[in-house]
Amino acid sequence: MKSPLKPALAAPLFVSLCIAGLASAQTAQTAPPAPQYPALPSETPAEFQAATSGFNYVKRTVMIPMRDGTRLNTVIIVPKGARNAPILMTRTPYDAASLTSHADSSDLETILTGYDNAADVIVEGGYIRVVQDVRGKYGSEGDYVMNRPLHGPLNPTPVDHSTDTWDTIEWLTKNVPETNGRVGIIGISYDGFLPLMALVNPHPALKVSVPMNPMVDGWMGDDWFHHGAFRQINMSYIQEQVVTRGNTAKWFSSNYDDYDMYMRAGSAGELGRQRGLQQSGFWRKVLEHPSYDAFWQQQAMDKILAKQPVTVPTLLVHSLWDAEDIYGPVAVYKAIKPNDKENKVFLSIGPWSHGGAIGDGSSLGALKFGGDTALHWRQEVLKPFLARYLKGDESVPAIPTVTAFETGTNKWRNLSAWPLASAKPVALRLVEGQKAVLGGAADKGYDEYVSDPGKPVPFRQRPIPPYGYDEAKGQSWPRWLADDQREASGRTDVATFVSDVLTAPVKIAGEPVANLVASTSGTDSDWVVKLIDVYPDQVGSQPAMGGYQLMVSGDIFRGRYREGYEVAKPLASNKALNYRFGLPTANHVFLPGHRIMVQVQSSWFPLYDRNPQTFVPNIFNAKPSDYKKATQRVYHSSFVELPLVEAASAASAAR
Ligand code: PG9
Repeated sequence: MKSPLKPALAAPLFVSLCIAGLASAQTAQTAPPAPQYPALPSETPAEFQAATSGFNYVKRTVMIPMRDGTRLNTVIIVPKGARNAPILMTRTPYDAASLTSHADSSDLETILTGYDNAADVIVEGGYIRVVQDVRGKYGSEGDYVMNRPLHGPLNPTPVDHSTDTWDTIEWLTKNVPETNGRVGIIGISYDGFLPLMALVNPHPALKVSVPMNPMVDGWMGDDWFHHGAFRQINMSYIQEQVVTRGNTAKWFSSNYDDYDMYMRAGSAGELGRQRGLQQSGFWRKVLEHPSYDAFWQQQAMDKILAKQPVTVPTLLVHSLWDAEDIYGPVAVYKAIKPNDKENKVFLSIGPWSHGGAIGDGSSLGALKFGGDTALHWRQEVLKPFLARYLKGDESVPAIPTVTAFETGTNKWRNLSAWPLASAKPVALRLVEGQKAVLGGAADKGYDEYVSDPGKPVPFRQRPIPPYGYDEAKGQSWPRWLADDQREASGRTDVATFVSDVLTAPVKIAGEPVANLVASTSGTDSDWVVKLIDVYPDQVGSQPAMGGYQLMVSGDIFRGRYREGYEVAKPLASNKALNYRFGLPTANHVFLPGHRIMVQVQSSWFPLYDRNPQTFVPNIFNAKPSDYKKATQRVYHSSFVELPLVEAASAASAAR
């Protein structure tokens, strides 16, 4: 029987028929021999050998075995001719192969430039570049767990990022002949969390750690929640990062405007159900742990590192407008600096978005900084820091303990401590007449607004694109914190307080603290407090900045945690209650001609999920009927504690 299929396909079919027992003995004896055709050789070689002799680097990809036998995909890039060179490593859940091939080029800086960390400094410094997929992702073997906790109650296995880093460094120092035996680790965001993990039981060859905008406490102030309010805009990440090894299951947008998509879904829990997100093991953990319980507390890297000795020189990098991990760097600095007996812990604060230190730091949205602040930092801070400890070049001067960019004046400040000892808490009071008064007196009045979950306050101007960094697709997510806030100040569901025009500079350096006295007619509520620099009505040099309302610090607090973050409790309705919570670090001068504004609102959507404003045990399971309008009152005993640096101190603090 001549199969209509091509000969190459006929044999399997014939065999399967026999196996199935369908072919009769008769057919088997009379089947003609398979036809023989002339060969047409493949044009693809068994293995292609790239002609890399003209490259200025050698790239090797190896599978490094961990102590449990799991092998991690590791790209090693050695500058041509390197000898006795330090290694600068990044461990990542974001695809080592793609991070080291931004372009198919014979030039090392060209393949690294793009998202990689400070490619210019890495190449100028002649570092051996190592980028490794973490366990469970992309080219590496093993199981993936989001921010894999240290061995302990949350991780009974003998392996974690601390051990994987140790084993990797051990292998590198023994198998990369071009190295000088000194290894540094650098990274941004999740890749910045891993340099923190490396500091737990560090390998002796680890000589520096550079956690840039690191994930530190996902519940308190980084990627997953802020003071208990859920950052639902990251649901796309919780799907894509977890459900496949190679991030191939893409989250889809059902609306051009993300505001509509999240509104239609009702609650984050419902959206998760609609999207099948329960298949993500991490999502199931988020649903199970809406409060700050042991699951989150035991993963907080500032708490973990506070119990570790400081042995490895560490340069923490903070971005003042970091839309993702604005809590992490300063929290770690505050936690470990007290243990730093040999001044090995350093902090840089820049006027950047998340990861902005590796890009062009000349501007951020409408803000201009008078020069490329990121290039300045890479050349004047990162470069000498790495050289001093990775090359053991003691002739390189030590960097200042704190290098902080002062926004408003656009000046770098070299400081010996953070926050400034000269910064003293002064109350910016929210009083009658929608006034914000520095050091003023409270009054017995209040401002009132209606918070309607059916019309939550957008966190930025609509239409709101999905989370993403692709400006070509209009994804300007990274710089939203520096958006103009005047739309919000014109809303009736935003209480706005503003100072008189300043006649002298007002400098703040540290973390403002919101001290709200507020009531709600509901039994739960979110409170958003934003500290804003209002530009003069007209700015000749940059007209579009006339009246600009620049948020210099702001955050959200979920009222149910007023008495403690571990247990959610209903709020007493229509009762003035105190809410005290920290706002992100600022290093800012409100210039003469400017005004200081505070905005208070009860939603920041769809970045954060809506508070139903009626108490339910778990907001992820809130029903549509739970969402109710509430009348909010902000009493004039409220204030924002500003870390004020008096003019005289400001001048002396900077050297
Ligand atoms: N911190 C970034 C992030 C983590 C989780 C969700 C969304 C963003 C990052 O690692 O890129």
